[in-house]
This record gives sequence, C-alpha cells and structure tokens, in this order.
Amino acid sequence: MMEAKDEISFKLFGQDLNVILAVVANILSWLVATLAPSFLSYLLPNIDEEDKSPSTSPVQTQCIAIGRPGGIEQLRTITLKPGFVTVGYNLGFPSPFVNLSDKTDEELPSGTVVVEIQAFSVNYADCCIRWGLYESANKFVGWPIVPGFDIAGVVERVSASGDTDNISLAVGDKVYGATFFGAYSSRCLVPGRQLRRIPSDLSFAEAASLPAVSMTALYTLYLGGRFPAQDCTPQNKSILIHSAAGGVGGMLVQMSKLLGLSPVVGIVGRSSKVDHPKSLGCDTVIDKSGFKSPSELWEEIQSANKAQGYSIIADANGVSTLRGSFDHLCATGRLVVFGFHSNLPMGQDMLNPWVWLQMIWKMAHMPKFDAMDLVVSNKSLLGFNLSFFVDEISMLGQIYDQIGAWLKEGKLVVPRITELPMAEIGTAHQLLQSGKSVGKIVMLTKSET
Ligand SMILES: *[C@@H]1O[C@H](CO)[C@@H](O)[C@H](O)[C@H]1NC(C)=O
Ligand SMILES: *[C@@H]1O[C@H](CO)[C@@H](O)[C@H](O)[C@H]1NC(C)=O
Ligand SMILES: *[C@@H]1O[C@H](CO)[C@@H](O)[C@H](O)[C@H]1NC(C)=O
Ligand SMILES: *[C@@H]1O[C@H](CO)[C@@H](O)[C@H](O)[C@H]1NC(C)=O
Ligand SMILES: CC(=O)N[C@H]1CO[C@H](CO)[C@@H](O)[C@@H]1O
Repeated sequence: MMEAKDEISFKLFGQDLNVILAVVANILSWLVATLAPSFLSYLLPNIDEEDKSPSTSPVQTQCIAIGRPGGIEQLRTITLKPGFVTVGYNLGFPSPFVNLSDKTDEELPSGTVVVEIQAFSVNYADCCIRWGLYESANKFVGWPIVPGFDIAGVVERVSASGDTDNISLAVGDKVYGATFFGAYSSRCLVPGRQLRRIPSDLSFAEAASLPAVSMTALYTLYLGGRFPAQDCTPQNKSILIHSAAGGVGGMLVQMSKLLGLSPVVGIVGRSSKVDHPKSLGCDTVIDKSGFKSPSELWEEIQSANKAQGYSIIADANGVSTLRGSFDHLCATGRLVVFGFHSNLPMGQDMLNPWVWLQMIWKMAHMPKFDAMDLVVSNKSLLGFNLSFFVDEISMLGQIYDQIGAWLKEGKLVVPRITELPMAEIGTAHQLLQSGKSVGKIVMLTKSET
C-alpha cells in the first residue's frame, strides 16, 4: 500500500545515513543562526506547491511545511496553490500535498473525507520530524513534509465511494482524530476511519489535544495486558508511570485508575508538576528532582509499592531510566517503551554540535537486553510506535471507541491546554523543546476561533 521512498539503509558509525545527514543539516542551521542570522532564508528550500502570490480567497489551504531538516527557521507557513490540501502518507500519495481541483466526490479516494481543520496539536515527535530524526517521516514522506498527527475540525467533503468505516460522516460534522502527518494545515484529506465525531461538550482545541496522547496511553495498557479487560491477568496490579505530568502520562494515570490498576505511581521532573497527576487520581507522585542519586530515587519508587516490583512500567525516557525500570519489574511484569526522550536534546532553542554529539553517544549507550534474562526473570519488554500503525484498523478502532466512550461518560479529563495561533508554531516548538510546557500545546488555524 505504501512504498518506502528510500530502501537503502546505509550505516555510518553505526548510524543510519539519514541521521548523519540530519545532524549535518542541523549543525548548519545552528551555525547560520549563530553567525549570520540574516542568511537563514537561504536555508529554506523552494516548495513547488506553494502559491507565491495567493489570492485572498479563504478556500486556499494554509499549512506549515518543512523543506529540509533543521531549526525553527524551517517551519514555514505557506499558502498552497488553488485546490491543494495536505494528506497523510497512508493514502498512497507521494508527497504531503494533493491537488483536488476538478476532483468530484466520486473521484476522492474511497472512504476519505476532507476536513477543514480548526485546531491541531503539537507533539514532541514533530520536533524530531523537523530535526530529520523521525524514521517513518524520512521513510514514507521525505522532504518537504507537513508534520502533525492530531486534528479537530469540520467535515467539508465526503468521498462518494466506499464507506467511512460505518461511522457515516457527513458534511458539517465536527470531528477529531489522527492523520499520519499533514495535520499542520487548514485542510487535510483523511481516511474517515481515523476520525470520530467530537463529543458535544468538547471544544475543537480540547478535541485536538486528545488523539495521539490518549491512543498512546491506551495502547500502552493494552501491551501491559490490562485492556481490553480479560480474565487472565497477573495478580499484581501496580503501575509506574514516568513523566506522569505530560500529555501521555496524564492519560495513563486516568486510564490506569479506570482499568483498576493499583497502586498508580507517577514520577515527575519538578515540584511544580506534582499536583496535576495527583488531581487526576495518581496514588503517589514522586518528584525526581528531590533526589541526590538515581539509586535513592529507585528506593523511593520501590517503597511506594508493597509488591516486589511493578507489574507495568510505562517508560518513554530512554537511556536515563530503561535499565532501572527493567530491574524494578515484578515477576510477570511488563516494561512498555514508547519513546526515548532523554536521548534527545532538551532545553535548547537551537541545537549546537555538542548536543548532537551527546545524542549520538547516548544512542550508542542504550541498554541491551538479553532474551535469556527475560525468560529467567519472567519479565517482558515491549515497545511500539503509533506512527507505524496505519493498517491496524480494527485494533485502533477499538481503542478509539473506548476513548470516545470514556469521554462521553465524563470519565476522562482532557489535558491542560495552551492555545496559540497557527502563525506561532515556532514558539510552540521552542516551548516543547524547553521541557517547560505542561500538558498540550494546541494551534488554532483561525485567529477568531
Ligand atoms: C491541479 O489540478 C487542476 C485540475 O486537474 C489543474 O488544472 C492544475 O494545473 C493543477 N495544479 C497544479 C499546480 O498542478
Ligand atoms: C516512532 O518511530 C519513528 C520511526 O522509527 C521514530 O523516529 C520516532 O522517534 C518514534 N517515536 C517515538 C515516540 O519514539
Ligand atoms: C461496515 O458495515 C458493513 C455492512 O453493514 C460490514 O460488512 C463491515 O464489516 C463494517 N465495517 C466495519 C469496519 O465495521
Ligand atoms: C518467575 O515467576 C514465577 C511465578 O510468579 C515465580 O514463582 C518465580 O520465582 C519467578 N522467577 C523469578 C526469577 O523471579
Ligand atoms: C510476583 C510478585 O511480585 N508478586 C507479588 C504480588 O504482590 C504481593 C503483595 O501484594 C506480593 O506478596 C507478591 O510477592
């Protein structure tokens, strides 16, 4: 269904060639921004689909396109040529843009809808896409790319062929959901099955904050063996959640309570972040900034749970905690990994060469796990990445529907949201990189919304 653009996986110093090229491009951005910022515009490649002298027609799509790996300067808000909209990579189009002028509803790909996007949210993954470090983006889209997964908006057109997976969407429906890139846009072509109607009491911004974080959280609990509910689950029900104040963490705390896990123990990085997971029902919140050494922290984590270890540990920290997490599972415990945030640069507006070298060093020092250890110790190590799940329709559907049901019943609190106009996307990326943002950043495509 989708073809990788580049099948060659060339290794240099043990790293993929794409990673090396991204590092070089980012260092170039940093050099120019530091030494000669007025030359930054020379780093911006031409994007063929841009309408350089757009009419003032509101029908034209605006999007944020990235022409090559690099810094904040690469986030360009452009107006697309008349008729163009953005599109995710799983509809078989070779680029992030598709020309729909003159296409009748019969000619739209089967089961798709065009969404007029009102709000989209920003994920840390989008920074990785901009740096050129997001493998599926490199593999399935290349450059230019329009990043973003989470959208909320109004259905503008519906394909006349194929069903939208029995959700039967109609023009005018308010929807939210996920696209596999292409969300940083005012108009996107999306398979209907990736969308759901917005529960009536949510705003567009609230709805746009949900898909990636809630699906990541529920899939973590699926791999942890707790969703869907089943008879055959281990007796110990403790869960340890790293980064419990983040978007995914907040969802994990709430869903763990809903699925009967106990105790739910969360870790946060600073004292100001303790209250939020507490308010969501986290039984114990540990502020890791208060500990002198990792071993003291792990002692505290161990004593927050009466059993020998944790039955599920959700860890997106990477190199800084993976080994410790594995060591603190109980027998039958499962370590679920869905990110490597401590491997990636944090707190820098512009990434200098030193930061990039550190990143490569950390990648080379990831803990290695021996399959025989897993058997002898009765522990499991599981990992996933939603950006590869485009074909798992029935599984994602079930996850979507459970999240929708919880929202309708008022059982899930939406993340805390910072709203910004689309034009301030650079500020949004800087906030995410700084690690200081709490909850989700949502961009609004229309300033009056
Ligand atoms: C988009 O499609 C229309 C209709 O097929 C065509 O006239 C137009 O030239 C296309 N635009 C571009 C930029 O290719
Ligand atoms: C998801 O997978 C892509 C491609 O392998 C990777 O670059 C990205 O970092 C992954 N996302 C997370 C959260 O790890
Ligand atoms: C949609 O409905 C049709 C017939 O009502 C059924 O055959 C099909 O399996 C349904 N698709 C999904 C994804 O539920
Ligand atoms: C493996 O799990 C079983 C069942 O919980 C337990 O009896 C055994 O002690 C475990 N082995 C280790 C090394 O923990
Ligand atoms: C395998 C394991 O760690 N089992 C523990 C489950 O929890 C009880 C107490 O709640 C412990 O006694 C078991 O050792």
